[in-house]
Amino acid sequence: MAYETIIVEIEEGIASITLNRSEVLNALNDKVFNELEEAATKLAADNAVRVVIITGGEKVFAAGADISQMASSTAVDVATGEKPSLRAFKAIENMPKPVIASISGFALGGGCELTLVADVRIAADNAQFGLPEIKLGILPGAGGTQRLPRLIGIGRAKELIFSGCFIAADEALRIGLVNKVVPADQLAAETQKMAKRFAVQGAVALRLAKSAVNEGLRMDLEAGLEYEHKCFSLLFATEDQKEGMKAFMEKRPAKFLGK
Ligand code: CO8
Repeated sequence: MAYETIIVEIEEGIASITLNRSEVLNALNDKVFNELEEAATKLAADNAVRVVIITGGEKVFAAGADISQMASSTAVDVATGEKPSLRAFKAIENMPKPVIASISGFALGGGCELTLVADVRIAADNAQFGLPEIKLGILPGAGGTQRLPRLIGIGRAKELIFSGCFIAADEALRIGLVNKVVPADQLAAETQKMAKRFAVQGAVALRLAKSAVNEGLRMDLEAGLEYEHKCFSLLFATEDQKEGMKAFMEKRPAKFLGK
């Protein structure tokens, strides 16, 4: 897959999407969003891909949406124009397989919001997170006001949104914004380790587990529990369920086929 602003690589069932605009700290313009949407759609449909990693590389994750592109927008442009950022984020969030954001350096504004559409976040100890949109006279408009409070709680999210302040990786870990912090030189290896732990599991079980969590969050508890039970029941129709339980009884590791 050849793109201009991202690099997509697939190795042993693990795909990585690397943002590739280092000259502007991986600022996200419409081209990036369109390419992210296209890549996410292709990787979602590729059954050989078990896990997807999104990263900005070693120095920076992304310093936000491209301010030079937004500066001259009018309200009408923003309200009625195409919404490549929202389409890209939806495509990533809805991928029926685990998505890991692997974050080094700045993850700001739309960059921080991009990490929120991943399922889990692993950060280098040099990572910095923030939603500085308020300092530009706007608000986090790519899901930050919705996904962040759901992840870290309303009070902490509002503090970040209202102040525009950056927080370091250890604070991001403390408040639950990231799952794990590792030394910067071990980020790629630790991300691969996590990806492999997901990749060996049954693809259908992963898909339905992700769906149960994500869809459940849009429902009240009773409806969510009902939905969870439907997903759970469905898995008893898979070969992987038979294999998983047989392997347990035979005291050997399961070999899942994804069906
Ligand atoms: N957009 C465009 N260019 C950027 C951006 C950005 N977000 N961030 C950095 N750059 C560029 C700089 O302009 C600079 O370019 P040049 O070399 O040509 O001058 C280059 O990247 C390097 O940046 P700095 O020289 O500023 O590097 P520093 O190390 O001094 O500072 C910072 C790093 C602190 C990250 C600083 O660059 C900064 O504050 N960047 C902007 C951060 C920001 O405000 N992000 C939020 C953007 S708004 C947003 O994300 C809205 C999302 C919602 C979209 C919803 C659409 C529907």
